[in-house]
Amino acid sequence: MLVDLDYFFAQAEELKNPSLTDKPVVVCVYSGRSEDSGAVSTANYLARKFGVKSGMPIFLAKRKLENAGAVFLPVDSEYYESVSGNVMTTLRDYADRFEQVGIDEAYLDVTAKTCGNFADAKVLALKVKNHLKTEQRLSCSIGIGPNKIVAKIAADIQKPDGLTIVEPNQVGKFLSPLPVARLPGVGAKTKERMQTLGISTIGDLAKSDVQKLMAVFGKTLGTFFHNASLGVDEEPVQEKEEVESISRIATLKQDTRDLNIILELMYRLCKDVYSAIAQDELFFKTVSIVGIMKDLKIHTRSRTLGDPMSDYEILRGTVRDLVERFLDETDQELRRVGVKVSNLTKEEKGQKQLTSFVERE
Ligand code: TTP
Ligand code: MG
Repeated sequence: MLVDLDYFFAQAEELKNPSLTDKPVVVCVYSGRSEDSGAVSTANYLARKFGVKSGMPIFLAKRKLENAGAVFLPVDSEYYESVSGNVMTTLRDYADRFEQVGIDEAYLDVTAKTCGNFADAKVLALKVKNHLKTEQRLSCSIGIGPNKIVAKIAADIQKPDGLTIVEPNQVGKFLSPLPVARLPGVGAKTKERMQTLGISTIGDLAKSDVQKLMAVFGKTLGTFFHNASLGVDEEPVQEKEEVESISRIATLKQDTRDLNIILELMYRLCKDVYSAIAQDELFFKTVSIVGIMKDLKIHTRSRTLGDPMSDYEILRGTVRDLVERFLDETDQELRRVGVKVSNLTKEEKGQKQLTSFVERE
């Protein structure tokens, strides 16, 4: 079962302020360069009726919604994380095994709970929907299938507040008329390449020779597309490991290579990264910076420290050092900058060793 919250960021905003519910709501990532520069993160279904979509420039969304009484809001990530956390806690209880895959999406393996019976799975899905609706006032769409890929495609087919069930013997009939872009991993470019091979539906893909697909897309992707088109997916529902890295990225007010201006923004990013790791009581061992240049080329520089650290000054100092060195190596102006910590652990390994050493003495 794949559960995906409907128009999540915008729905969360409606939850915060119910008077928004009958208005077009657009949640935006403002780049800060000028008043309306940036992109749409998501929009409620009322705004989508006007053609507003995720990723669209804000000025375009404003144009489409002129005189529609629309509300434009900046993303409030911390709040969405907390709403998401509550939802995930609720969902987890309905699953034998649980895997969160995004801020508003999770796979639930319910095979044992339903004895593999799809009618029971439907009852369970209705319970989940009702639970989220009554206790958290949130709507979601659910797809049920014999595996993850079919469940995912099923969940996307009917939105908002959808429930789509695809039993094993219906998989072929369900998938074959759908456009290939419905398959996870098929973006605009892949879709175009498939089009040139005469493949426009998943059914066309299923009929294509797997050797030919491998020749065009490489062995791994070719095999994946072949299996996916047949609704074959052996991936288990699996709890994800701890977060592997935490990063923040932002756009400079103007392209520059002025150390102070760059550091001012990077220190702000350091603060955000630091508060995230402090909240989760994490220690970092690797610090990286990313620079997106005027010509949009991306460069990263990293340093791995001797021991896991949780010290803000060390983060800040390492970032400063990496930026200074990087500016020495390039003569281009920077457009966007980012800070990342990785190699994250829950304990300060050095300290632990020291403690056990003292105890043995
Ligand atoms: P989605 O589940 O893809 O979208 P959604 O929940 O807004 O809408 P739907 O009803 O179709 O499920 O993404 C979840 C959240 O992730 C979304 O609310 C905002 C964020 N997001 C972006 O910031 N940018 C994007 O391009 C997309 C697709 C999502
Ligand atoms: Mg969603």
